[in-house]
Amino acid sequence: MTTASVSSATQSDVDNKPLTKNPHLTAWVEHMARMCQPDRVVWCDGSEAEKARLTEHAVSIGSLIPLDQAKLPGCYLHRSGANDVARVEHLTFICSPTKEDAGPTNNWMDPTEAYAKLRELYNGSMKGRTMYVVPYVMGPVDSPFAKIGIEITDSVYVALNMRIMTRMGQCALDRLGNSEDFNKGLHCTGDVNPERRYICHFPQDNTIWSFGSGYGGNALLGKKCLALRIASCLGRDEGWLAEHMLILGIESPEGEMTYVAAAFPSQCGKTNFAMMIPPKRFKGWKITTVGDDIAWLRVGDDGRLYAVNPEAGYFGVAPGTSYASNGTAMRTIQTDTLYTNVALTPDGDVWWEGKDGDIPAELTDWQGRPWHRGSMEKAAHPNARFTAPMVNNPALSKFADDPQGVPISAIIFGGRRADTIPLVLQSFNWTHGVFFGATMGSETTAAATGKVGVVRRDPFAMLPFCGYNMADYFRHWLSMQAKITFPPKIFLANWFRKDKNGKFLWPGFGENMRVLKWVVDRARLRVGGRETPLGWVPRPGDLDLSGLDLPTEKVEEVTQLTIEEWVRELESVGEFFASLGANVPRELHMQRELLLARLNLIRNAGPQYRTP
Ligand code: GTP
Ligand code: SPV
Ligand code: MN
Repeated sequence: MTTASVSSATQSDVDNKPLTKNPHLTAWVEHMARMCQPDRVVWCDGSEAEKARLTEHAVSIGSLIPLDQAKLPGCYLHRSGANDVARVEHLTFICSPTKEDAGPTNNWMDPTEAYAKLRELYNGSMKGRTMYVVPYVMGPVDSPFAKIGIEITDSVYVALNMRIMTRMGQCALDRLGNSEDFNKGLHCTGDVNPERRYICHFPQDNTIWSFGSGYGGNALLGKKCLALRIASCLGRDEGWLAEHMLILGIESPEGEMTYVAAAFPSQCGKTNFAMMIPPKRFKGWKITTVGDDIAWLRVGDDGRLYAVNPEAGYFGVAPGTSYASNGTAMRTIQTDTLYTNVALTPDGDVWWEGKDGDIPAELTDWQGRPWHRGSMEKAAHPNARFTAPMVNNPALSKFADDPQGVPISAIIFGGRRADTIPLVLQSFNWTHGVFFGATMGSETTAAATGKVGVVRRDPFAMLPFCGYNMADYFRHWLSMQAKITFPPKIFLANWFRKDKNGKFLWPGFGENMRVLKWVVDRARLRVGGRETPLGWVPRPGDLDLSGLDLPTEKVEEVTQLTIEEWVRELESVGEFFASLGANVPRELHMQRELLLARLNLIRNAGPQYRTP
């Protein structure tokens, strides 16, 4: 608010005038400021000078710790607090007009009640603090599909993260003009008390109210809150799809480009797949990244499905990231990167479990405590993250900023499954592919609070991110077929199948190129496969495994379809559908019954037909 006091502001953090005359925007900001009562209001313009100012301020209040600037220029460490390290699904609410709109997979709160409850928390909550007004664009600024959001936040860390993750500042205000079509996001860190933490979405008002967390998807409102939960509702209404998907380009040695989108749940390999470096055997093949977490998909005038990455940066999982597993990510995070909840070395470098090289003897752990090699505790939090601008990515697609996006030839659904799901399986058609997406299962990970390693249904990797009734979302996916003249081919994949000793059967990472190659060749109708009752699988020889040191038995085990496992799987899918209520599209029930009936035919045919 222009009238706010500047008396206690440091030089690096002073209030300024609104950077827009948009009456809807200025009125809303004033309204929110009256409620939250910050000492000052800072409108962010996205400039370099502002970045320097905010960074200096963040360092002065201890929110950012400078790293070795010679080794990691522009890089800082942030510690988010021990009880605030992941998304909180049980505290995330879809506050649509009716409970039915939110559906059985979402927490619902009556919008009137939610506004009232949170208003009490916001009242005076920014006293002594700065209110940052962060205008941003999701999607390339001049894309017809871009959406504008304004995030009000009391966290300088959030403002600096939003600057990396989105097109932030004046460009958003210029694009908005005097329109009232913007997402109203209000974020207050509060006292970071999980008892007073709410992440509330009001799709009917294009509004997000987030209180009590400063971490990732709870606080960077452009990401999961706007680009998935709210956007999924916009997609339903406007005829497009907002998905938890990476987007990659794969270029053959001859220069042929194919684009693939893939939905894997949180911490299940999207960033790694989107930045994959193909093994030696695939000399001349190149993977380029369009996006690593979110895709907005629309049907183009030519009847193909086009994908845009709404983000401008990566909020990626640090543990496990190394030059060996993801060299592209390592090269991306050497400059201008914010690290959250990683460990600190005595000489100002960062460390996490799975990083290359020797384990350091002494570290400061993610909570700021001394850590010694051999300690039973993790030095970095399992959900420690890096925030890095996509322009740092040496494998960034030249179409990452293309306003129209890239045409998608194949969609892959994948989860973290120790059994049942084979390395790769192709659906027979769109409806069967939607069934794949709708019935995905995956083990839970550290990306959300709660138990890790429990298999749950995570349809389309969107269980925590679908902003409306899941059954209606399935129906929306089915209905897209009518609009897509050239639908992408749909596949199921699983990099995480384990042997009897609990070891991964498949080497994964760069070697996933072998699966991707089959996917692309199938999408282009130029490689064989075998029809099974459950879908198409590669025949022996169809997957290029040359140069891969993997015993034939392991290849067989990882690609195997087992009747008993699949009967169990389809029964569990039946229970899942039942839990979603009467609204589940009939087409999906029929898919399940057909698959089960085919399996039973084989089962009854005799023991010689063990493999479907
Ligand atoms: P979010 O950012 O949470 O949405 O995660 P993500 O889907 O981008 O997952 P990411 O690529 O960051 O990978 C998460 C974890 O899975 C890391 O610990 C990786 O090392 C591991 N991982 C990724 N790909 C593979 C793979 O092919 N095989 C195995 N075994 N692990 C993998
Ligand atoms: C995820 O959990 O899927 C993420 C990280 O990508 S967060 O931004 O915290 O949602
Ligand atoms: Mn994600």
